[in-house]
Amino acid sequence: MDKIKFSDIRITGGLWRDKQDMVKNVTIDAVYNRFCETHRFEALKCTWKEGDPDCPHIFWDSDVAKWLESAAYIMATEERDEKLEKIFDDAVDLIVKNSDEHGYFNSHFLVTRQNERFCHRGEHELYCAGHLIEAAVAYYEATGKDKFLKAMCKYADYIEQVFKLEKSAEFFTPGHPELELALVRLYHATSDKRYLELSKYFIDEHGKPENGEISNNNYNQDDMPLRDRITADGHCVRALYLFCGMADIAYEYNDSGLLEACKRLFENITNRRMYITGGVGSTYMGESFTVDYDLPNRKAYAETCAAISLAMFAGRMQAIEPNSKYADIVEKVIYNGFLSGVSMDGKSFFYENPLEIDPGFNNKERFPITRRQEIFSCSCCPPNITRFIPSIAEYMYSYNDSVLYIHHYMNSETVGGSIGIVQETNYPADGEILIKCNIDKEYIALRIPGWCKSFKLSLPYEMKNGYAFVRLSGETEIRLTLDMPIEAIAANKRVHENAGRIAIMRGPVVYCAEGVDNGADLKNVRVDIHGNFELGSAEFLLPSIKTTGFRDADFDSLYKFADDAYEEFPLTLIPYYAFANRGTSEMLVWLLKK
Ligand code: FUB
Ligand code: ZN
Repeated sequence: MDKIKFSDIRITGGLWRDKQDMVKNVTIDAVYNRFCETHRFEALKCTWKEGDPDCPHIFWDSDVAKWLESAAYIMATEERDEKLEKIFDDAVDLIVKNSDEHGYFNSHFLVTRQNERFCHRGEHELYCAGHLIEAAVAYYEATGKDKFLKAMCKYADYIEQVFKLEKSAEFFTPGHPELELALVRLYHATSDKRYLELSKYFIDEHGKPENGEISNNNYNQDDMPLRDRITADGHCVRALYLFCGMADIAYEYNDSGLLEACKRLFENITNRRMYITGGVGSTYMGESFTVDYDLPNRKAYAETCAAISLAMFAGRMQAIEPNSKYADIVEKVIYNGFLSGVSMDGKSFFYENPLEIDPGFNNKERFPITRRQEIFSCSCCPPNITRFIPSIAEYMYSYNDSVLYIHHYMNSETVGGSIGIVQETNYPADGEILIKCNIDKEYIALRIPGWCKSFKLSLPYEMKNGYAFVRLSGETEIRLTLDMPIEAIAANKRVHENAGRIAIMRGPVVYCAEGVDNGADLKNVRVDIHGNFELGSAEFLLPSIKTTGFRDADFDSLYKFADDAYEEFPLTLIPYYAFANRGTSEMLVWLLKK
């Protein structure tokens, strides 16, 4: 299936227009300034000396590359921007100037450890290479400028020589996967099949015995061949970038074994190991998946990059096999565990996205931070956010000869390409969607989200795999109304953390309670799922929710005889993505059920 490119779609209103404006007007500069202050861009000059306090971190190049990719996407969706282009071109000049005769570039290894190139699997050289390649492809597609692309082709040729042809590196596959999916993009940009084959080579090499032995370490997905994987284990971001590469290769080579593995992994993640917010990663130890149903709320690791990479994986699956369960996960991530990663003002970020914050709880264990920060020493998430939001429309549509699939609803219009389609909607503020199209397809297939119990369509339809298929004839207008009541959601009883608790959702959006609205001791607050729920003001773009909360009456002693005495109070819930925008505060997603 093909996709309508995000650069051919203009988001014209609603939540994503707001977020795209935020990235374009605020976040891209905010991240750039923090990266300059911390010398990440300067590192490209390769002029520092070993032992300098500003010695580039092993994956700073990936931070810069993701920022560059973001700038390219902003230019692809909006318009060329002299300032962004100058920063981009200057960075490319430095990268090209300082690449060695083979095309190798890494601002850390080139200066400090010339003799240790491709010796340390865990030190991110191939991960940085992958991000540089993605940035080069993005810039070429946005501007037609090919200097960076050519440089990255040379670098990829060198990687092919060292890893595939000579096998002269000290390791066989990327310790931090990412290159696999980047090479597929390079193949699409250049039509040079060697890059696709190199990606497949790395996918096939994963989990093979090294020096006669299979590793028992699942951190980098090394403990078995990828085709045999059943559960998602190890470092979440590594795993999910790799699963994206697997899905790409499964699609390009029509490889059913690999696709089956992708499907198994998707099921394992989304039915056993994912937070209701679409966050993944239950522990900061190894930033990893743990075991089925282990979803601690306060200690959730749920890195923003892990959410992004889950959306990327689900987005690939949604385009390979249109079943609404894939797009449902993209949607769950983008409105919740991804969006919580950036503050409402676009200037600060969460690395970890917990589902519970109790700042007053004094103990010595490690918990996620309670306030977003402008930069981290490990700052992979901010530039991942700035590249994801401008390109989000890439997830909206896919098509084959006879069907155009609408996976996501955003107020938008196509502005180029061969398919003309307009969506008029405030989704997800409400579920009213008007679609206007005049396309040369037999059907248009509209996703009916898994959260939606009832809907209306203005034309006859047939349901298949969660999509409503409407037959087209010429210019067509379709009105879709997705009923979007406020719902209480329970977790599987095996998620012991959530026993007796419910989460409130409206449409795809998860809600939370914050101390700043509701006072302290949120873990004590009960909600009557049959009570009255109303929509409130939209301080954070989407409406808040009002209901009655019940909490235990306070008493001085540590214990007392139990009773049913509750105090009632007006409970306010806000979209989860908006928590921690009003100072440090308690926050809770899973509330006690009365
Ligand atoms: O290792 C590079 C990046 O830093 C990973 O993708 C994130 O999970 C964080 O560990
Ligand atoms: Zn990250």
